[in-house]
Amino acid sequence: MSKAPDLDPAQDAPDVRRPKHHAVGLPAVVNSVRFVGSQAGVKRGLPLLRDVNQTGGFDCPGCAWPEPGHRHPAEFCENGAKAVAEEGTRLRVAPEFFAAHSVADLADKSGYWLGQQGRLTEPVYLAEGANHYQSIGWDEAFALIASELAALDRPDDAAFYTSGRTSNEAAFLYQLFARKLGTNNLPDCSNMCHESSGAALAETIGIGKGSVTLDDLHEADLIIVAGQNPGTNHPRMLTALEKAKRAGARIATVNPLPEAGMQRFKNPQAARGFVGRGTELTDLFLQIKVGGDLALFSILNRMLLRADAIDHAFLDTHTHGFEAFAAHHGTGDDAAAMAEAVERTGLPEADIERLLAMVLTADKIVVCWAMGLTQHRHAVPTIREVVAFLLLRGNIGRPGAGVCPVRGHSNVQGDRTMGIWERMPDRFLDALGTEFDFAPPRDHGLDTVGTIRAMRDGDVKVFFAMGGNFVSASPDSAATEAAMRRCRLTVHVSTKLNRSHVVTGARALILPALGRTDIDVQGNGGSGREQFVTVEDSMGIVHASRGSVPALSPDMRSEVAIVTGLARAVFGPDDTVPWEDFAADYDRIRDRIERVVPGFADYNARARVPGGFALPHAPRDERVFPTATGKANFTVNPVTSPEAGPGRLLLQTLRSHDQFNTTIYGLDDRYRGIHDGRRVVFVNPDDAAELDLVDGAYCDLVSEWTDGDRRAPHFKIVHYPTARGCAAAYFPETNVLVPLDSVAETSNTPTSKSIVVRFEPDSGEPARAVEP
Ligand SMILES: Nc1nc2c(c(=O)[nH]1)N[C@H]1C(S)=C(S)[C@@H](COP(=O)(O)OP(=O)(O)OC[C@H]3O[C@@H](n4cnc5c(=O)[nH]c(N)nc54)[C@H](O)[C@@H]3O)O[C@H]1N2
Ligand SMILES: Nc1nc2c(c(=O)[nH]1)N[C@H]1C(S)=C(S)[C@@H](COP(=O)(O)OP(=O)(O)OC[C@H]3O[C@@H](n4cnc5c(=O)[nH]c(N)nc54)[C@H](O)[C@@H]3O)O[C@H]1N2
Ligand SMILES: [Mo]
Repeated sequence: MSKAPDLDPAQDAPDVRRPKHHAVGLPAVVNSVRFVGSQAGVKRGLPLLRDVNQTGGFDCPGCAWPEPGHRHPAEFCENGAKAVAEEGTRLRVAPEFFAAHSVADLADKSGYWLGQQGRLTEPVYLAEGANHYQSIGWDEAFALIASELAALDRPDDAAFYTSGRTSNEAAFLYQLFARKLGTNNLPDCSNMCHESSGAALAETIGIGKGSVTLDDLHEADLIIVAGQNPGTNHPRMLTALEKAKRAGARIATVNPLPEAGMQRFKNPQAARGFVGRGTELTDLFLQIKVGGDLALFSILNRMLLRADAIDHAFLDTHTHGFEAFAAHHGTGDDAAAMAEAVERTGLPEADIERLLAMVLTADKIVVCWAMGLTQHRHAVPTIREVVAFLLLRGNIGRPGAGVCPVRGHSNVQGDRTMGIWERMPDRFLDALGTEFDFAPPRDHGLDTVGTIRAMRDGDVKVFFAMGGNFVSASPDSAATEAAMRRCRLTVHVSTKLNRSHVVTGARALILPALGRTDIDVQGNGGSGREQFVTVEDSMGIVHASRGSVPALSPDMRSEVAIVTGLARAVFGPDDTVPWEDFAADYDRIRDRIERVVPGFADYNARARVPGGFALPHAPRDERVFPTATGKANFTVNPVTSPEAGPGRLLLQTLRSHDQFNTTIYGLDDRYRGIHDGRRVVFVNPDDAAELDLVDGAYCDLVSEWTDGDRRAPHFKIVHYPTARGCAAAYFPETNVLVPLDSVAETSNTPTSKSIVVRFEPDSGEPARAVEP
């Protein structure tokens, strides 16, 4: 085994133990408290844990899972506690830090190390040709951005990225700012995340959001969880699944990996969770091949049609396109087509029959999914077929049934509602233009992949990010980093240091923002009133979020204050939008949102109601489908799935238990038995035997694409019970392997869950060598 030099522990030497078969319970509680205490200390840690997800407190920055009406005094999970601790830390990146570390030096550090340095506390600037960031005043920073924007040939030479932590208020002002400037270039993390869900749902049911509430989950007879790992990424969902289970629901899990959280759950909020065996969640585990879900749902639909086990009344009244759909699926007698579809799932036929039997005996069905379905070339057809599956038996728009795309970032859904999208519909742009008396641009803007291409081609010259970690989260790390370096100016509004701050344009700015946990005081030069913001969860509930610890530095600003300060610098003193008023009192922003975005009537009053309010959702509430046809649409989705070819495996890139996207909390993935390292690749022992991949040996992963190979060096091989033909490894380390042009049809989402890879002996190349 060769080992690359100067690697920090994030990059090497994982220790492999036996994977777990249950999730949560006492170890998770201990971990939560320990983690918060070590990062934030007692003084900051206690209010943080007391207030997270409480009605008077702040929304957990961890994920978008909704809070139940009746909240538990500890309404958070282990990973929420990590998210809170990560943001609530006492550590700060002091001004001396940047004097001590050159940008080149920082570019050699892992993302884990960068994040551990503490909160960003003052604006810093990297001048052209300079090696170090240095302090800069806010006004000077805004003036600098304004002059770079003014120097562009066209507004479309700038792009404004958003990560899904941004509040509704900040997001609304941010998109207003970009559109007043004259561009719809508003790429966001959703482009890499649930864009496929939005595209499929908008086309089929008329709204790109999920149609279920927590009560629906609790009432369902059958819950299918496909392509999702809630034990790690939405741990509070397990509580809802447990509740459904106790009320008699059955749960089918569709996943190439046997994820611990879906096996047995020991609820940390209930005494029975501390001791005893916990609740067996999954009744039927379908160990599907990566990318096999379209085939699976296609088979189910075919069988339902053949058995005539469908809701004719619902189909007649509420749907469109059924004849073409039924004709496509034929009589279900085509044995060859059926055999091919079964082959694509990688499942034993008996498992599919078991699932069908569960479907036939369930009156109310919910399908939940996340990245395992959205990040494939055929993600949109897959989700359309899931919708068809639910439509066939009238499982949309009634209690206990519906679609449940489980969102990632805590306000990613709200950001979309507020207009963070490169292709907002005309009715939104009309209302925005009327409210603020300007003509918003109408041409669609660039999404994430489009922005990378445009930066690469020299078309986008100013890149501005409201949160996130663009270079690490995006596909094709080497291409993305090279693209970023071509910009004239890159600006990041951030809470923590990350790789996007050290792979920069000719000039760069880091602007330190308050996060969800920080108390936000505005007006009167900072001594005015405490503000709250609002967020929308995965189920369309909008509610208030108030910070609970004092900001670490008076030089940190709220995202709202940053957008409004910048807007004033860019648009000048005569601009008619009252930017300063908005910053001084967020109620005034909400008044404007109310007039532009449907569903926000009486926003300020309803945001103050404990628990918030639900946005209207016509398919769920009234079985009204605001699609082009006015009905729920069936679609025709020919069965397909990715194929690796001989000697190759399909690599899915996923999250460990100790990370939030590109933020690495720690080096363990406890449930999968990985400790003290992240560079592991999970392979099925039978595939390993065929490919001569020795357990514990090191290898390089090489992805194959039409434009050539991409290499990620030095991964430890772990024999693991994943589906045959598939492999798994963590992102962002593997983003270097995802080709920029390998994207989903329609949604343009990078295919992070199906990369064709071959294995080569460890080359000993340093892992960080992604530099062009
Ligand atoms: N603690 C923590 N919480 C998070 C995040 C985090 O990083 N850490 N990230 C947040 C964000 S932004 C998001 S989008 C969500 C992500 O939540 P998830 O989608 O649960 O995240 P992933 O780790 O990408 O897991 C994908 C799951 O899909 C399975 N899978 C992969 N390919 C396929 C396939 O082809 N078919 C099927 N059926 N399954 C497949 C994988 O084995 C894995 O279990 O979580 C959010 N919450
Ligand atoms: N290979 C592969 N790639 C993926 C995925 C995958 O499954 N596989 N998943 C994709 C998905 S689902 C997503 S959502 C994207 C995520 O992409 P991003 O949202 O861009 O990435 P994050 O890692 O969540 O961003 C973390 C950074 O956000 C900043 N931050 C945190 N909180 C705040 C805040 O409150 N305000 C501000 N201004 N900044 C803040 C911090 O500086 C932190 O370093 O990654 C995608 N990339
Ligand atoms: Mo996401």
